[in-house]
Amino acid sequence: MKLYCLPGACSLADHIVLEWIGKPYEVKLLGRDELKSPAYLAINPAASVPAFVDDDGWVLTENVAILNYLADRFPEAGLAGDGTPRGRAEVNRWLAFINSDLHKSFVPLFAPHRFLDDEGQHEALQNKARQNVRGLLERVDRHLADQPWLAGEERSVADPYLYVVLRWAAATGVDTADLAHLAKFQARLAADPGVQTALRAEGQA
Ligand SMILES: N[C@@H](CCC(=O)N[C@@H](CS)C(=O)NCC(=O)O)C(=O)O
Repeated sequence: MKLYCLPGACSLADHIVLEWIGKPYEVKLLGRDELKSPAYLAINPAASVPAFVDDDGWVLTENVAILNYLADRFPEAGLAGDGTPRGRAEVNRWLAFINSDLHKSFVPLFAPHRFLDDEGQHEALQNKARQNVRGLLERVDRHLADQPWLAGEERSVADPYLYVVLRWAAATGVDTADLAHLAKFQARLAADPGVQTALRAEGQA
């Protein structure tokens, strides 16, 4: 198995999941300029990470698809929910929320020029984006008051994706200091050996 990553990007979630699964895999760390190279565009025409290549050469893109595929291909890792249809749906509920709502709310913070040409307006846009991200994270914080992991009592493929997004929140100045359940979650993940191995491999530790 091979995973294409940008250091610290959303692909870090898949990287952590591969660590948790514990089967042999290879990580290819890309530079941003390599995303548009003909070789990488042949793997992912969207010029984005993650991209996953299975043992037989089959290529899968889109973070939610890759995370779900890994959870289903390695059921013994216990990352697909509690084994019931509702448990699986809980995992998907949180993957959808993180991918569609949270992840995308960071785009104005990382790339304000995609929204506004006038640099003088970037700060106001970014401040608004911080408020939007904060509002979404408040909901997750309330959810984690009742359970240790997003989908219940056991960790799943959704949790490393939330962890990645929390790292972005810290890096972009979103104030989450008072969100105690998120802080506990983030500290638990940061102390996890698989997370630490993935972070080191991406030069993020
Ligand atoms: N829809 C894609 C989006 C993935 C995505 O946004 N990847 C970002 C990194 S987190 C990326 O590769 N960005 C490339 C760029 O900004 O040039 C997915 O969910 O996998």
